[in-house]
This record gives sequence, C-alpha cells and structure tokens, in this order.
Amino acid sequence: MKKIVNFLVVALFMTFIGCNSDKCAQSEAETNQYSEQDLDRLGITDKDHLSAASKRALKWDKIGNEWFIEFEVSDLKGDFAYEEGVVRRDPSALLKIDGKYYTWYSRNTGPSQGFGGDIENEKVFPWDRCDIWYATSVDGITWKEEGLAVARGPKGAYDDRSVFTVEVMQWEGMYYLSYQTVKSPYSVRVKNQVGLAWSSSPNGPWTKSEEPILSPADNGVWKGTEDNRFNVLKKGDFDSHKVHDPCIVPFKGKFFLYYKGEQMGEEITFGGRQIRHGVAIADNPKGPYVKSPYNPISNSGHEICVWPYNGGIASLITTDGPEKNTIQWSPDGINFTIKSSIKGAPHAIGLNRTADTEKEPTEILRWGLTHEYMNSDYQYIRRFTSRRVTTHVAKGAGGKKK
Ligand code: AAL
Repeated sequence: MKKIVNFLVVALFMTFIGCNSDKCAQSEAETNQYSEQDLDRLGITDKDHLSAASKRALKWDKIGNEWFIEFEVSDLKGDFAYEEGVVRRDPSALLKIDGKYYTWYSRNTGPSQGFGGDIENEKVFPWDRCDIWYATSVDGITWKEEGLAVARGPKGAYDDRSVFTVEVMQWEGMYYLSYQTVKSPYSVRVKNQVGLAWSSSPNGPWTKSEEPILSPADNGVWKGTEDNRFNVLKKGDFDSHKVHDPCIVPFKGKFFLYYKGEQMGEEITFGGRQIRHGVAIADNPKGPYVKSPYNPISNSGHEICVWPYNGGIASLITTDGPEKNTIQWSPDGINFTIKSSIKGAPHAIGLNRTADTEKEPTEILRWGLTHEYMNSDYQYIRRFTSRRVTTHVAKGAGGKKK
C-alpha cells in the first residue's frame, strides 16, 4: 500500500513538473480554435507554442491595409493665413451650407503668461480667455473670418473665463456647438466642463445652455491646498479633473457625446500623458447626457476625432497612450478595436462632415482642418490631406511592388 501511495505522489509530482517545464504549451482546445489559414497568414507554424504576441495577433480582425493612411499639412489663405498676435486653434468639423464651408474655432489675442503671474488679469494658456468665432470658405482653401459666434459668459457664470475647443453638429435644421468651458479663476486645479449652444442658422444668434451639459466626475480628492494637479489622496474616475474636446454624433437614434477625460493626479504612462476618452449618451441633442458605465472607452488618445462608418463609429487616436497613432472602429460606439497603426496624425482635426463616409473607411480624412503651433503663444489653422497607402515599395525599386 505504502508503495502505491509513493508511486502516486511521484506521478503527481512529475505531472506538476511536466506542466511547469512547458507552461507555454497550448491546450488542445486552445490550438484547435485557430484555422490553418490564419496560422499560415501570420507565419505561425508551431501552434502548440504560441507567444503572447502571436495570441494577440490571432485575435486581430482579418483586415488588409484599407485603414492605413499618411497625412500632409499645408497653409491656408485669407484670414487663416498665420497672423502675428492672434490665436486661432482647435477648428470644428466642416459643414457645407449654401455653397460655403463653415468652421468654428477658439480665438483670442496676445501672449500667454502661464500660472506664475497674475492669474486674475493675465492669460495662462493660449486657450484661456477665448471666445468661439467662425469662418467660411467657398473652396476650403481661402477663408473669411465672419466674427464672433459664442462669447464667454458674464462674471460668475460657469463659462466666464473661456469658451473653447468647439465642435459642431447639424441635426434636423438646427446647429449645435459643444465646447469646453472654464470658470474664473483659472487655477491649475480648476475643473473644466462642457457647454452647448444652438441656433437655427449657422450665422447665429446662438442660445447657450444655462448649465454645463457635462462635468468631470466628482470622486477625486486633492491632497493639500497647493495648486498642484499631481497631489491627490484619491484620483477618481478617468475624467475627475477635466472633460474636454466634446463631439456629439447622432448614432443609433441617440446622441453620443464623445469627450477626452483628464484625471486628477494624472501620470505619465507608456511614454505619454494618461489621457482617455469617454462617451455620454442622450435621447435629445440638448441632453441630459449620461456617461456610459463602460467609460473610459479608450486607453489612449487626445483630441476627439470620430465619424460614422459601416453602421459603427470610427475613431482616430492620437498623441498619448500605448495605442496612440491608431485608427479604431466600434460596432456599438463603445467597444473599439484597432484597425490600423499609422505614422502620426495632425492635431485637433476638424473633419469634413460633407464627405461620403461610406465610400471607404478613411474617406472623411481625405482633407480637413488642423492647427499648428507657430510658437507657444500663437497657433493657426491649417489644412491637412491624407492618402491611402496600400503597398510598400523598396526605395529605388522603380515603382514596382517588391
Ligand atoms: C487641446 C485640447 C483641449 C485642451 C487644450 C485646448 O489639445 O485637448 O483644447 O484644453 O489642448
């Protein structure tokens, strides 16, 4: 009996050692779920030994290069030519109304002093003390600044310090501008909210919402009283400090307000800022907007750049996080997967909403607006174009695919 027990103990031990010495081996059920064709396409010949990277690759959608593009940026003419002393930045999407393209943007004048000086009277950022202006163009190249669209609110209002980084939505004969708001004083720890204005004409006049339509989560706790955004007792939700870059898209009979969240106690992770996107959903354009319980819906990104495609929503993810410089798509507007990894993209894109978004996945990115830093004080609005890249040609190979 003793012998049998000893044998069983040794056998069990051997099994244990065996499993551990080859812990990367796949279970039969695991290996059988992959087709020979998929394995061959990915160059995986030993399906019993799949690395973590191979396992990720086997989960990819079967896509070619239809989401891969490269961008170029160029100067615009007329009032969008660079003008010393004037900030024009964060252009909205383009609408075409009565033969003219329209865009809205943040505008102000003069240099920024940062947080070191007289915050009450100076400008801390180029996007501080902004109002929302608009411009039109017949050809998308030469622009005419038309004037003020939405001004900051009166002292004491939630938007008394700055209204900026605007997006536009056209819906059933009405125009909606969603934008960031800051209430004075503009401290480092100041919360940023989102406001809305609407009009029956792109030329206004605009009616502003009395209250913000979106606010940061209220579950972070600052540590101490120093005006420092990194000192926290508790960080709270991904958007506990700021809700930024709003963009409302009509989708599946509702209104999806995509936004960028900034978190109290933000860290640098994966070589970038800890920036993520969220979505808040409403039955009506004016709200109320309810944040999705699935937020954050991205783990990377910066300015929001989203468009409808193939019954879902596509999103260009730029600047920050491990998935920066990717284009992603989601069937439900919430669960996004990577469709392409690109070399980089212009900042603060204003999409051409007149494009035929169904022609191909990135058709809406063929041209549009962006902004560029001439220096830390002044930014100006420029044009981007993009082209699809479907082949890789070795340098000097005479244009033939090699
Ligand atoms: C941009 C945007 C928001 C920020 C600032 C102006 O990149 O994310 O708009 O507030 O910078």
